Amino acid sequence: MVNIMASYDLTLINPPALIERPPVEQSGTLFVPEKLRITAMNPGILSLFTYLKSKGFSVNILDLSLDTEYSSMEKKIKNIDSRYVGISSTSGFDYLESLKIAEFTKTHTNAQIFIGGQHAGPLGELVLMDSQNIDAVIKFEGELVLEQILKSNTDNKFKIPGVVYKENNKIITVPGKSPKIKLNDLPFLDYSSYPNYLKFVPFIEESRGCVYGCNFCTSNTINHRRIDMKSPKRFLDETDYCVSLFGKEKAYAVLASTYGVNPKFGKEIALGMKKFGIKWNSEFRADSEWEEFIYELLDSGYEVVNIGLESGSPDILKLMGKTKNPYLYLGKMRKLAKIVSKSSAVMRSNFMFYIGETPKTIQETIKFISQTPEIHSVQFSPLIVFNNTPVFNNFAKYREEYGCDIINTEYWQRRHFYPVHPSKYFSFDEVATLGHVLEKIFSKEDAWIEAAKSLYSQENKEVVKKIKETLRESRFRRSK
Ligand code: B12
Ligand code: SF4
Repeated sequence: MVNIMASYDLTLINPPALIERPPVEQSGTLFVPEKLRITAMNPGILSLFTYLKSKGFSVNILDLSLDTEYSSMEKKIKNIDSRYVGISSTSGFDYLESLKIAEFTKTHTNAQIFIGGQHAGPLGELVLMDSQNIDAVIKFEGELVLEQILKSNTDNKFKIPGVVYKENNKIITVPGKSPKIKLNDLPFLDYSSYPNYLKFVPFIEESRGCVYGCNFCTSNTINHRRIDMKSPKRFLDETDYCVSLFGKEKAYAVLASTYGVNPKFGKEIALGMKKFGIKWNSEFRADSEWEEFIYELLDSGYEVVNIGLESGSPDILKLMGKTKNPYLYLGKMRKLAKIVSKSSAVMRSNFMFYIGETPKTIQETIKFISQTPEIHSVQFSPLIVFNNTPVFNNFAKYREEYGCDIINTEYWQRRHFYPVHPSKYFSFDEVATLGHVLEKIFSKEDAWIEAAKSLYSQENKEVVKKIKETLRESRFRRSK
């Protein structure tokens, strides 16, 4: 039963990550060092907040991302006075913490509780099996679905495509995909309503979703392998507004799975960004049509060229589903790095140790990096397998073929994602160590730090110091 006397229609909660620490050392995509809290706003929540507020609903945001203990979170949750509570689980690292938030909310309030986000959404039914406290899971994008739920006065409010809910203790998944909002129709993000907004890196969305289908990635599950882009005018007007709030000293992060999928838009945006006189960054693929906008980009305040290259091995790139033409792909990366090295921007490339790695494939990656000295900063991650991705669904076949394995302990089962021993040749621990070593060898310190801090709060000297230590310190315990 919904509490109709509540002060708010909805409270949206951003959970902290990793209050329950993993039993492995930090590494690559497990790069959430104990010393470094994730100091970033949750743009998904902000988008939902902005849209629902524009439709006349009373909504507030509770950001618990900097809490380090369940007890302090519980105290804050006790004060919630809303009809509904929505929790955003971005990654497996905040999933257990999100379930705990649901538990506290159920104990202390009368709100109905739902959950969404890039991790919890695709888990669907599993979330309702994990938690008795959650009433519904929103599998895909949330704006239009939440609007429908908040508007509804009937018991049927969860019967919307892409929603999973409980009825008489039975879990029901409404088939189909929920409606997707057009980014051009969204109002400008209401940044100043985000708690302590000036503490965070300003995020501006360029596009949402991805049309590529890399086998390890979840982007195509939540956005159903579609992409929606803002028009350059809409994007630049929003940036103008954002700069009026955050000022010119901040570096801005432009959110896109791959920037400039429409290269004409990519060029127009780059030309427009120059006029703001700010620093900014984003990500794009090595094989996108960056030739169409790269010079304008490098002349626009763009400070970190961030490429998810993933491997220097043609065989591994094919196995990942990253590209069908690895030679073209790697050739474009070399060309890009050469161009970037003539500018003041940092050239960062991210790598992954994937299923099927052999001594030869790792040698190919190392060779690629050493023959491309224009890359200033490398980051290595062992593969983490997310639920329902092609690599997850085909794992039995891969195990037989390559001798890979998932680390299937209770901790990872509860979070629903798994670190991987990549092949019969290499264990998780070996590639995690190797990744750290390669980062140290092939990254220039300043460039690595510049790249690592681009999504986190930058003016905080403590954060920068901790990022620095993450590169330079030995991250694994030393033998006595
Ligand atoms: C910005 C970003 C961040 C930011 C902000 C994270 C945040 N809290 O949102 C920062 C830098 C903090 C971050 C950190 C991490 N991230 Co990140 N991040 C992204 C990125 C690039 C963009 C996401 C985004 O904001 N999009 C725009 C918003 C509007 O979309 P959205 O978040 O999907 O929100 C919509 C829906 O999901 C839904 N929704 C979201 N919340 C809720 C809540 C409710 C109640 C409802 C109903 C709906 C709903 O509605 C929203 C609007 O439609 C994505 C990749 C991508 N291109 O999407 C990766 C991504 C989400 N991150 C990822 C990862 C792995 C991480 C890290 C582990 C990285 C690391 N090694 O440190 C950490 C973990 C953070 C954590 N809290 O656990 C993975 C998640 C994979 C997974 N399934 O687990 C992604 C998908 C990248 C990838 N392909 O690997 N990340
Ligand atoms: S890894 Fe990047 S390019 Fe590949 S599907 Fe995911 S977001 Fe798209």
